[in-house]
Amino acid sequence: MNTPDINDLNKSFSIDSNQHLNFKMGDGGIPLVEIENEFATAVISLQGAHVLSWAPKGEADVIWLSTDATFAMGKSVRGGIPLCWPWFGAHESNTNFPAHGFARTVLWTVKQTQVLDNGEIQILFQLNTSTLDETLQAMWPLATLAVYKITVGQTLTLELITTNKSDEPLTLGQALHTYFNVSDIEQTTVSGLEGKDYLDKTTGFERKTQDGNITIKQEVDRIYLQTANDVVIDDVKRKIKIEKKGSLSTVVWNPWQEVANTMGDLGTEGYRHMLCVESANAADDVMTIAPGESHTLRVCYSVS
Ligand code: TA6
Repeated sequence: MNTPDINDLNKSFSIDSNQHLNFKMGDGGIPLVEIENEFATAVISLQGAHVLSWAPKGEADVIWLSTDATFAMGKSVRGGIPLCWPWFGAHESNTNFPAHGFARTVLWTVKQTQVLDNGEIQILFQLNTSTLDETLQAMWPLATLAVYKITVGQTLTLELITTNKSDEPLTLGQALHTYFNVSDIEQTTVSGLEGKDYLDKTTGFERKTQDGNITIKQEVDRIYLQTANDVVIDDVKRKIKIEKKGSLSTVVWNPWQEVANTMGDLGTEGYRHMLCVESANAADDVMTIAPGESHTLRVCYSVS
């Protein structure tokens, strides 16, 4: 898809009343949406419909973005809320295909913006796989439509609706790979996953059981299975609540220092201030969507 013109985007979709939603050109020639209302500010990149920032008024950003993040067409951004779709992690049969799918590295189409009755601002993005280039369609031949609704207010609500437009069942893996901003990783705990089974990527996807709250003192890379319940991140200074629907897995990831150093875009001390808690359908929890059917993954983040 060609990069849309900023003036055209503003003409069709900007909001300028008490609430604001405007488009501007960002680094790497990638358009950004900036949103501000009485509740919060947010920034979203059109590549990947990627939320880069969400800060409720008076709060530090809830979303972590690496100081070393690079912005370039076709390259995923380190931080924010990458959309892993239509598969999570490595592709199941072809390791040459990009990890976490292609949704995060293509431009999404803006379909609608609106101020809701309660003053929240909603923006709706769409990705239709039938309009992607040949290389991507070869990776994902089944016509699939993704609609992504982002609602910015005191809470951040994200809804990813996948519809199977093909005449065969499709297998969907996905995650909202959210990088949360934490004040100190060593003091951060995650609750809600006690007693749940997980696959530990650091030990070859061994199956283990979570004992108590999660604390992070080394590399953590886990897929918690059958975890449809809410999760809370407590970093001592505040609590971030993750409420979700349509997500059976929860991924918890922090690369810790050694792995972070090999990544090149996580910043020197970045790992100390980020924690990914991802609302996902991954590994044993991938979904099958029948022809014509849809699946909705919905999360709502709030801070206290
Ligand atoms: O969700 C956790 C994970 O799959 C980790 O294994 C780690 O590699 C991370 O995502 C980041 O992946 P990326 O492709 O963005 O470098």
